[in-house]
Amino acid sequence: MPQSVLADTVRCLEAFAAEDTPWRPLKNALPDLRDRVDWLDRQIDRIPQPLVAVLFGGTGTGKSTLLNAIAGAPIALTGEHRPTTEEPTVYHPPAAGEEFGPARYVESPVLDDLILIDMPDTDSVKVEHADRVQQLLKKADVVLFCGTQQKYKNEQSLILLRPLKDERKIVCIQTLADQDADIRQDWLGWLRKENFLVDGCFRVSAQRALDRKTGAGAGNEFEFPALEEYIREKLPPERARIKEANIAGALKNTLTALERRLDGSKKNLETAREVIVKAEQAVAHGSMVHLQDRLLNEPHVWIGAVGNAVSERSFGVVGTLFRVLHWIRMAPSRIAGRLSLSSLLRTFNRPAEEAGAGVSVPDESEGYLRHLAGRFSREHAEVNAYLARAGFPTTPFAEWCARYAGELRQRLDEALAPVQARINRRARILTRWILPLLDLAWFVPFAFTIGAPIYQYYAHLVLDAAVVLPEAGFLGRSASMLGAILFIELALFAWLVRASGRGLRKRFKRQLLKELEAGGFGFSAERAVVQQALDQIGRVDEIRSQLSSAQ
Ligand SMILES: Nc1nc2c(ncn2[C@@H]2O[C@H](COP(=O)(O)OP(=O)(O)OP(=O)(O)O)[C@@H](O)[C@H]2O)c(=O)[nH]1
Ligand SMILES: [Mg+2]
Repeated sequence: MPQSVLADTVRCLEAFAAEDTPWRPLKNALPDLRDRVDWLDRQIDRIPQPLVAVLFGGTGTGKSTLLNAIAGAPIALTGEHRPTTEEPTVYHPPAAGEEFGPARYVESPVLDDLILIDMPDTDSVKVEHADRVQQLLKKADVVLFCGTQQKYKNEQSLILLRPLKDERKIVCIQTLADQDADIRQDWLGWLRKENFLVDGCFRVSAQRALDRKTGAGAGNEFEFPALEEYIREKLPPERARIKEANIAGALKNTLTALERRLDGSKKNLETAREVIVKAEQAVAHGSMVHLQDRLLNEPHVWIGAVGNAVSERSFGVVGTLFRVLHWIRMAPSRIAGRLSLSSLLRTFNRPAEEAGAGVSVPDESEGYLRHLAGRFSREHAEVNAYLARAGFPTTPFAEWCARYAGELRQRLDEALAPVQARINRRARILTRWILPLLDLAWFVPFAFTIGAPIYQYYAHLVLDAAVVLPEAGFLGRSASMLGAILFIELALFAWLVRASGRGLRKRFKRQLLKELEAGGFGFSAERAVVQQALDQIGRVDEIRSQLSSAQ
């Protein structure tokens, strides 16, 4: 797999691991994931460095003898007593910068681009040996798994190797070939059953090879020459390919482990999301019913609001009469307190000076809205139960009530804003167009009443025409007709204001319903964290499919 794809995938995982989450299954997985991502990062940086091959196996499987045979000198301690190797021997090319902790470091005159480490055993009474092996395996690229006829299906070795499946190249070496029968087929079959991919298998007599090299004797070395050639000549040029394959395997294992940890919770997350959607609907519906009782079933609130906006802009005779009428109509409400327009509005909204005229948004709402939130304790408890089951921290009811109040206030404001604008627009239309028309409508008969006698008088002066004096009672009748006209106009105007108020009430109701039913009301934070967790599962899937498609 190309190095760039590996680096990209590690970067994606790094960004994923850096995010904080309240979701417990992921939160618990993050420390391990971060360690793993750091390790993967280092592995990518290590690609240009020499390959690290480790001699791995149970005690007495001839690991140290094999290292000596390759080195051609007794650089590692071998012996009859079990276990023999207490500290690793690192056989390395000159100036290889790797650090493997406390170990015997021996510079090789012949090894190029390869570090060979003789490790302690995996299965002796000294359990610290297995710990040391585990540490060294983290830095290994190739595992040279040594086994003898007596010790090849070694469970303790497998315990150390299992987590590294597909993350290390594994080569099997049957040692002590001069003594033992060939067990390779059985050994490889067993490893295959354990789902290990083995890249090669050699049967060698390291002792005889060492004897030859040190001049102590000669004999059948079995496949030692082929193994030596493989280690010295074939592995080093494959360095980058081996390391990349290991990193790809490690990435796959990391993603599989993460998916396994998260997938188990997916069902709970989906159920929690459904419960939240239902609770949101219930809360929106309940809030709407209540608000309808309080705010929307009071048409005079809206009529009064339009009336306020209109009377502020009123002019002319009808306008002034309306203003006086409106002031008188509103006076008892202002004095009476709770049932008054302003006090009712104050229940819901913020200070009047902030909102201006019309349906102002006065203060002291938090207490009332929190009180309203108290009705939804059942929904809150249900959502909390499902959130807890899905692995989220839960919100105390008091805290939720405060959040609900804030959200409801915001929705009310959002629903009010367009209605408020409409109130002002209506008031402008009523005062700019209707009022002048109404004033014109009373002015024409008024002008006629006043104009007729004046006309008669001038006609008499200029044309010498006979003066036709108005009949007795003309002015009285005219005045009462004018009064009637003004009364009808005022009534008509007041009716228009009322109709506007009622219409706007309906509009606000529709707007508020839209706001509340838009979703995410009441449990938006809960909905967001559940969605975030589901998205995170989706992102792990995405990273995995990117990796698979690059293979
Ligand atoms: N006949 C024969 N004996 C061998 C061969 N390789 C190793 N031995 C012997 O097997 C014994 C154990 O060898 P070591 O190399 O110490 O084994 P090890 O795996 O390093 O053991 P620990 O260090 O305890 O993990 C020694 O007595 C070696 O002489 C071989 O190829 N043929
Ligand atoms: Mg040893």
